[in-house]
Amino acid sequence: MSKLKTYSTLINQEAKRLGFDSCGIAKAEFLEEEASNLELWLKKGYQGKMSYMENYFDKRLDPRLLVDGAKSVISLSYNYFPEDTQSKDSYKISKYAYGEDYHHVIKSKLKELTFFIQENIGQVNGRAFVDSAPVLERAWAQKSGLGWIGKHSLLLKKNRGSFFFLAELILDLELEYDNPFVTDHCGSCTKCIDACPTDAILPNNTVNGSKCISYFTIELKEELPTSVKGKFEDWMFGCDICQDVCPWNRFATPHSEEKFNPHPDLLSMTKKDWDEITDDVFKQVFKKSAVKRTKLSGLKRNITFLQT
Ligand code: B12
Ligand code: SF4
Ligand code: SF4
Repeated sequence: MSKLKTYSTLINQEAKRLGFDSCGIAKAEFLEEEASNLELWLKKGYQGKMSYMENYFDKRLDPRLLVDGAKSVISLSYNYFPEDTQSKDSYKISKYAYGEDYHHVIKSKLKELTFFIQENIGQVNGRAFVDSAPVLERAWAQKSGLGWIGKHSLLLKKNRGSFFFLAELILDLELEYDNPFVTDHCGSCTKCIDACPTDAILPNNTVNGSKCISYFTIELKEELPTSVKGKFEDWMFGCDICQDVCPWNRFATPHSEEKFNPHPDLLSMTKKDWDEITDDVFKQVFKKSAVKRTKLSGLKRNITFLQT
């Protein structure tokens, strides 16, 4: 086995040991094909008020501008599909936000993986990313062979569906690279496009972020526009509709990350409980959760919008 292949195999094995369900590696280079798509996406205003998407345009397209001398992008996925879901008579929270904030849970795993590389392969310079950085994570995951980008624009895997997070290590270490995932297994299916209540899913595997329920309920800090009133189908934090209807998610299996388990009260809370939620209950149920991002005031804004 070549030295580079041995390194890649070691990293892959350690990633699996840490709980990532897949790991793929791509050469760090300029994302040429994605550049015009991203430019168009921004020009059309699909970022809405997420102005952070307009920042670091060049860095977003070239990992070598994020890490000096970057040679490899290691893409990883981490399952969050829950065993149990909320009670039927409840406003809904995206499954990804049931437990502890994934940014923290996954960041510490990425640190461990970096430490492993330093110990077993050699001194490397690199950075770890999960979600909140100028990295086109789905494009890298596809290039690293993890899966294909579905019509709902999320990364899909045949044996697992799409209920997983993506994360990356960008390193100045040369490794053996995986082949990109080239097949598209959406075929003629349009279930996600048909089910999206706000028509946010456009042709060409693109989502108009400014029309997505996830954007309205989490990202938008101001009053919710009346144009989307009555369209949220009881989603009060994020939205899973396009994933719930996707046939590939029949293959999703429950995660085994204890930190992603919800507070016991979260699954049994009814609409009435949410209507009456106090600051204490909010702090208890969402102690370490990503839901804290909207604060209680944001959650209450969303609940009121669903009620009236
Ligand atoms: C901004 C953002 C959002 C925005 C905008 C969504 C969007 N689709 O861009 C909002 C708030 C709406 C959102 C919602 C959600 N998000 Co989000 N989000 C992001 C974030 C931070 C950036 C995404 C981005 O760069 N968008 C910009 C556009 C331009 O990127 P793009 O869609 O990849 O663009 C490509 C297509 O437009 C395509 N394209 C354009 N034209 C054409 C033409 C052709 C012919 C082709 C083939 C392609 C093509 O090329 C572009 C460049 O690659 C990423 C994390 C990250 N750093 O990557 C998470 C991320 C994508 N989100 C994630 C999740 C989980 C969600 C939600 C499911 C959360 C929820 N339950 O509420 C929803 C799903 C909504 C959906 N269907 O997309 C996960 C997805 C995991 C996965 N399996 O893929 C990510 C990767 C976070 C993570 N680290 O896990 N999100
Ligand atoms: S998350 Fe909901 S609103 Fe956003 S694209 Fe998917 S179905 Fe549409
Ligand atoms: S619902 Fe159908 S079109 Fe949409 S991502 Fe899943 S397989 Fe693809």
